[in-house]
Amino acid sequence: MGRGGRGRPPRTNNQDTVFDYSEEVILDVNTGSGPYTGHVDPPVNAHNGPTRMRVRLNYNSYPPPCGVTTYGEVEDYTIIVEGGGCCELRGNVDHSGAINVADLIYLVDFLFFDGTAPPCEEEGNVDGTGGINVADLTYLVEFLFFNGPAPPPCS
Ligand SMILES: [Ca+2]
Ligand SMILES: [Ca+2]
Repeated sequence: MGRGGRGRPPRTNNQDTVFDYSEEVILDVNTGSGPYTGHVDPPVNAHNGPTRMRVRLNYNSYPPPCGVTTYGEVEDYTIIVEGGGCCELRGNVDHSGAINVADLIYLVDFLFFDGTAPPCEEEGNVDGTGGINVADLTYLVEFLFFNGPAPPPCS
């Protein structure tokens, strides 16, 4: 890599195993001969846990996430994201990947039958306000059965 070299570390922020363009962070690193250094802050929406990070270097152009380039280098790393928010999908009370009746049962069990607290408090706070209470249960019932609004996005 020489003058005008560029680095591009696309990451699977959402851990779906696909290096999407939308997940890329572009770094224009030093020109001239290497070695080069760069700093990448994890995106605020990065999920906690093992995350694949691909770092690509390319001569004088931005490389695509995948595919062949003439001059450059590609390295994949597994990094561990920590300290991020746990909320991926508000209303997914049981943190199972989807919002459905199982979340309703989980919430009823927690609120009225001394059941286990939701793994991620913010996901259990279905309406996005206050703590977890009957209002969240009402919100979830409205959403699941009466065409009510979807839970607001994670903050
Ligand atoms: Ca769920
Ligand atoms: Ca609430």
